[in-house]
Amino acid sequence: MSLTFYDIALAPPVEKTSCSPNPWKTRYALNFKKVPYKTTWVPLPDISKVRVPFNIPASRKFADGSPYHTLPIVSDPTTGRTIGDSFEIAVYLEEQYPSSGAGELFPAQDLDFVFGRELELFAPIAVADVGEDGAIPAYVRFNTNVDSAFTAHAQLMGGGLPLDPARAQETKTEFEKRIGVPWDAMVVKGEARGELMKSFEETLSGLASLYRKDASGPFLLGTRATYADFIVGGWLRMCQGTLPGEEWDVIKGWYGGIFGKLHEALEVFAQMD
Ligand SMILES: N[C@@H](CCC(=O)N[C@@H](CS)C(=O)NCC(=O)O)C(=O)O
Repeated sequence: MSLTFYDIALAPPVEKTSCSPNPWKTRYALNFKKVPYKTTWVPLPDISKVRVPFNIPASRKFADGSPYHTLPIVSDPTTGRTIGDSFEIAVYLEEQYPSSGAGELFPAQDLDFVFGRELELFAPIAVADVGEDGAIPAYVRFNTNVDSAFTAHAQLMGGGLPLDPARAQETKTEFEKRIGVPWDAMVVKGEARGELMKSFEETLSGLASLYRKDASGPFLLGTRATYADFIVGGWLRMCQGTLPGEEWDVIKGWYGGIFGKLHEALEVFAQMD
């Protein structure tokens, strides 16, 4: 029996515009494990309506403590489990399907990338609670630091989110309510945009150093992909799907093309059902 994977539907055709980082981490992990699944596309404004009936805890909270309903979700009819956090989904797949597909998602490796700044967000980044066993805590820290590094520059991306024209206004209104700023004012332009791109590049230098450790590339462990590459790859999908083409090209070229090569190599785990 197939698992069901819930991803966010943006502008049609949804398969072409899908660029939400956390669902992409899950797609990469599902394809890596070669676990059969079907995708259910949920329009961005309908996430709460779809998620609440599952009765699973919200993976994030707004700054005032109220639940922030997010995707991905994965339901596995074989075990009856429904999981609503990308990291917890990856841990579940590893436990449930240890010998499937391309192997281990969480082999021990050096994942020492530190973002090193507190972010003030309308909804803080969630830290997955998956225990302290083996190599996994290092991946949890890596996930939090990579999420923070990219989120700190998400203002570059937000304005380019490919919204479904039929639902765009309600989505913009919701984000304006959350962030307290008119949609158009959230879009960074001109010199400030250049500065933010510069900060983005500098912020990713520690990540690039980790990628340089094994020069055989394109993954952190050379030719072997792991969940850490899917974490970075999920955010690269967000960059590709939201940034103007020239900026995406620039990012792909940073640090000798590390991010471009990684994105390209992840294509083998990017198929859709
Ligand atoms: N900790 C969660 C975070 C999930 C998350 O933030 N998902 C975003 C998409 S990447 C979302 O569903 N956003 C919906 C919204 O902002 O309304 C996970 O890793 O699954």
